[in-house]
Parts: sequence; structure tokens; C-alpha cells
Amino acid sequence: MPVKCSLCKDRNAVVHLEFSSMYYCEECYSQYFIRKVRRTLEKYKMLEHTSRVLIAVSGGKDSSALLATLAGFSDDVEILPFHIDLGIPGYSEKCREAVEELCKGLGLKPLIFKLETEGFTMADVAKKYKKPCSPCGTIKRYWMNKVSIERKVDLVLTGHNLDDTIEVLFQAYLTGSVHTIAKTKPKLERIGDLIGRAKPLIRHTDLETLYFSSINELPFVVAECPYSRGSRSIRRKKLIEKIARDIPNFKHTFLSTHLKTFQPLLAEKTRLPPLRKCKRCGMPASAEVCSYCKLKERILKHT
Ligand code: Q46
Ligand code: ZN
Repeated sequence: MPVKCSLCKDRNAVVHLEFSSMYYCEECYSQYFIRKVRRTLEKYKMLEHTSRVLIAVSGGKDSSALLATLAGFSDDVEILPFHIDLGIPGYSEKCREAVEELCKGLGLKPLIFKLETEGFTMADVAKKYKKPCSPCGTIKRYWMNKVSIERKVDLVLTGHNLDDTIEVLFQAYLTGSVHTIAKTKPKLERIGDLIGRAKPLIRHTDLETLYFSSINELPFVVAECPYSRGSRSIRRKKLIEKIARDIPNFKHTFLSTHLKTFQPLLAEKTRLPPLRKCKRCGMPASAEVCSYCKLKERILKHT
């Protein structure tokens, strides 16, 4: 006998979430997913004093689910989908196409930035850096912020989910990275020219966004970035998954303990260095020259 949906008790269930022991049919699952995003937005006052948000869309399942959920969410908040074409051979093109198709279906016009217009791509970065994910993060943060300033955006929303957050925290607690622990939270307020950032999917697991994107047939790229192969963060995610198999709500408990206890405590005790303006590009920097300008110089020297 097929299992029935725990909510409508009528239709057959297609999704089972182990951490909550709930079963959902397609319709109830989508409603549950959207409700949870709305509750997260409200709980952490993410859209307060916000009239224009930039949603960073990568072409993956998480940011696609986020954009689809928030498109048409409110007449008071304008949404600007933003995609960075990183120029990763055999991968970036698929990502860009998925974003374009998704936006077309949602009636939104995406803003697409091609890294190659800077004179280099992630392929050049990967030749220089053994672990390209860290410079890739610098590039993405820089352009998300720069475009947000230019477009007068109040807040940047990213598709980081619970699994992403727990992976970062797991490593931060292991190594005692107090700054990372202190700044890992659902919403970071704006500091000067550093536009605020929020993660409306911070309470959704990897699997929850995968189910939502698949059920709603959203265009997204299934393949992983070729530069992520063998990365430590993927290995850590696998380890966390093993723990969650024995303790199904491990990730949720970790996040809530972090947010209730350690993050506020450490945020009070840690002071981030005051921000300056990069002397080359004028963007916020913790040193004389920002990390993006340093990275760009290093790559261009060798290309
Ligand atoms: S795109 Fe960039 Fe990711 Fe590829 S190089 Fe790493 S960070 S894995 S989300
Ligand atoms: Zn700079």
C-alpha cells in the first residue's frame, strides 16, 4: 500500500523527510517548502527595509528554488536575478543556459556578468590555484557586491542551504575560526558599502531543495563544477551526511545551538577589522588593496 501524504491524508506521498518523519504528496510538498521560506524570511526579518533585492542564481538547484519561490513574492520588493558566468569549460555555459531558461519561465530578466570581460576566467584561476574554490568565492562576493551598489540594491540573497552552512560551521568549530563562527548567521546587515546578505534557505536541507526543484521541473544543472572534485568541503558534507543517517536532526540541532548560543556570544567578543576603500577599485577592503584586485593582478600577470 502506498504511503499517504501526512498533510492532506489523501494523495500518495512522493517525498519523505527523515528528520521530521513527514510524508508529502507533490502539491503539499511545494506548499510546505514555500511556507518554510516565508517563515525564515519573517523569523530573521530578512526583507525588512528592503525594496530591491539581488538574487544570486548559479544555475544549481538551490538558487533556482530560491528564485522560483520568491518571484512574485511581494509587490513591494523588486527582484533582480544576477548570474556570473565564470567561464568554467564545459560547465558555465550549461549554468548560464539554465538561469536564462528559469528566468524566462518566471518572466524575469536576469543580469548576466561574464568574468571574461575582466580579461580572465576561472579556467585561468584554476591553472594558478590548486584549490580554485577560495578565489572563486572572492570573485563571486566582489561582483555580487559591486553590482548591488551600482543597481542600488538593499540586500543580496543567496541559495546557501542548511547543508552548506553546517559544512562551514563544522570546519570553523574544528579549527576555532572565531570570525567565521561569528559571521555565520541567516542575515548579515550592511556595513558601509558592503551590502547586506541573507540566506532564506538556511533551514532547508540539500534534499529539500532538490525535491522542490525536481517536482516543479525547474531548469537546473545537475552536474557538479569540475573544480569541486575531491574538494574538502564535499568530503566534509559526506561525513556530515553519515552522522545525519544516525542522528536525523543533527544538522538542525547544530544550527539552532550555534545561532542561539555560540554565534551571539562570539559576535560580541570578536571585532572584525574596520573596512577601508580599496585604493584601486574603491570597493570595501580590509587592506589597502582588496582581495579581488590582488587576485586579478596575480592572474593577469600569468595569462
Ligand atoms: S563554482 Fe567556484 Fe563552486 Fe566551482 S570553483 Fe568551487 S566555488 S565548485 S559553488
Ligand atoms: Zn579593489
